[in-house]
Amino acid sequence: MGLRGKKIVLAASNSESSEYEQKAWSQMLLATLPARYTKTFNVNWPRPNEVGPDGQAKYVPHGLRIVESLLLQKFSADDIAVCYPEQLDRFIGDETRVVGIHAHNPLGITFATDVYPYFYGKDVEPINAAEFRKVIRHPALRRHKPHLKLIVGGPGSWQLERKNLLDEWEVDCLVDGEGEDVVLPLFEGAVRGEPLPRKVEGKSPSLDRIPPIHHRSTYGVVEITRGCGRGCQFCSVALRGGKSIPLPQILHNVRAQVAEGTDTILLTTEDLFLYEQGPKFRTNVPALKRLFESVAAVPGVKHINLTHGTMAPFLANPELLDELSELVVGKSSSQHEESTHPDKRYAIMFIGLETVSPRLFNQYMKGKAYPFRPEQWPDVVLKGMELQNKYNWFPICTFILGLPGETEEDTKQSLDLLFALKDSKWVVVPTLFVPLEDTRLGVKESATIYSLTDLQWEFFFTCWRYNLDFWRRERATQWKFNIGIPIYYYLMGQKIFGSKLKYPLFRLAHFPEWFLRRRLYLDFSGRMQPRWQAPDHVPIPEYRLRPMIPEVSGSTREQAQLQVF
Ligand code: B12
Ligand code: SF4
Repeated sequence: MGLRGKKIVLAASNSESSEYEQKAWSQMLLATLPARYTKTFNVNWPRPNEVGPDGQAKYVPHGLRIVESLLLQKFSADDIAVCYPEQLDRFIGDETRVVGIHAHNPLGITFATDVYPYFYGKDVEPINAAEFRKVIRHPALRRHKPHLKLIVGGPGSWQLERKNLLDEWEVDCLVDGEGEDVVLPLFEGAVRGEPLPRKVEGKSPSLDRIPPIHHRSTYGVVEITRGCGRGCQFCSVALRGGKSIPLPQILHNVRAQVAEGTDTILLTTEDLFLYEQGPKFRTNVPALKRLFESVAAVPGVKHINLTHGTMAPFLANPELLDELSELVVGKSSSQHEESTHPDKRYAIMFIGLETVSPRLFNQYMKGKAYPFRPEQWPDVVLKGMELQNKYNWFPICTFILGLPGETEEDTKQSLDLLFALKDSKWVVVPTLFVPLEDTRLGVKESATIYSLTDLQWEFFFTCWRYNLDFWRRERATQWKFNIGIPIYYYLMGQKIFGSKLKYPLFRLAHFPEWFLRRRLYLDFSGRMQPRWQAPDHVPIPEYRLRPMIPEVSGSTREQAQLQVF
């Protein structure tokens, strides 16, 4: 390509494009581990992403593939290159007029990622942030900047504005939100050399505006729904009504990816159970079954993995696990010795539990429990976990610490539930509240790791103690970890976070319970009984079973669903 370059160049960072360890949850590590200490932690990073014979990327985040498809509606494939930073030299040249960069979590300042790097000091940056800088400050981009426009978009693009980096990084236009209705006019304007607005808000497009993709996405992401509509106040997609991608388009996207070398598909959604949903979030089990059967039947598909889901549908639809588990568990690429499946497979899905305090739940996220009532949330969680584990679904659950107004009593309630879930088969990830742009809690203060209370620290490390006990495979080296923790505390942790960290951290190191018992809220010695137990049955309130909203479709249905709350 050399000096001329391509008219339009689309790029994503290596860490956000990587199919690291072939496990989607592993890529999250790249957003949380500090770039400086990757060698210390033996994280096999960086790994080269695969490049095609023409130098273009083999896989990039799905959102960038959608942008590419939108551009292909007006531009020829010859005008566009999609690449990783190493190939920018090859594609950015004198004829390049616009570079579009995807940002999933470019500075690592969103949920979960905002916490972990701080354990290594105040000035560390996660791998993701270091890798994003390599794209956006690439010498080829800076050299050719006078004759090209730089557009940044993606779910984490807001972070650049939050950190005031738009000028320093010479970003001409920031796209916040969905791209379907804004990408083409912006790129066309940029190609014509017209000035661009500094920021554009992308609104929810109509279903027919979401284009099928042409090439492979990282982890074989295939979107099956967009939006949610359950209305949680901290969530950036809360008010976007749920819509389902038509099955023929889903299958086209699966085939496009398999044709380019993947055998694993990640069915992507805010909530699996919103796929082809009925009124009032009613789960459409037959449609889900059809979806899994059809994707599994595409030649070349070996594994199907899942992204997000919610707890309530497992209880509201008793037939769901019976109907779906054979395919969902059988096609999963994950295996664990505790699974009762013949191949030791388990299905994995991200589920946001966020809090157990009925007060906070009612205030910020009551839609999550629907059709159950907020007061039933602890029962929904306990019973939902029991049912899932029985069928070899081992969810990854998140909690949010430091929601605005959280009191000691609220944290105790979450700790009580955590205790009741002690022997579950799951991953539990504590995160800190981050006020995301465009959410109803967007104006509130972030929770910071430095202001965690004793109880919140206990919650934090109890989660990781559970994870360690359930997921650690090399038990023989556990003692090294147990010794390393107090050393870390006295050399570094105490100085960074103070003494509140001490006993919760020592529980992570398996210190004896006779030592910890009187210093912590939970007692693991066997003397304390859980305050909650999974009930036999969680009844759906009568009035919620009555049809309230007529069967509608499209945006009318979206509005109708929001009225449920
Ligand atoms: C699949 C997925 C993953 C996968 C794959 C990620 C990947 N790199 O491909 C995995 C599981 C690995 C993952 C990891 C993480 N993820 Co993620 N992920 C998703 C998920 C479920 C789908 C993403 C997707 O493909 N959506 C469909 C596409 C079409 O949407 P889109 O990417 O937003 O793209 C649209 C626009 O943003 C825009 N656009 C996108 N790119 C570009 C580029 C340009 C130039 C322009 C103009 C426009 C544009 O146009 C597109 C079409 O409308 C979303 C939730 C969701 N449903 O979107 C969360 C989500 C994006 N992830 C999120 C987070 C927090 C993470 C993690 C940081 C998790 C963590 N806490 O550790 C890590 C970071 C990993 C990393 N190394 O970067 C958050 C982002 C929150 C925020 N707003 O900052 C989301 C929104 C989930 C949530 N609700 O919290 N993730
Ligand atoms: S259920 Fe999940 S995706 Fe839906 S609004 Fe709540 S947090 Fe967001």
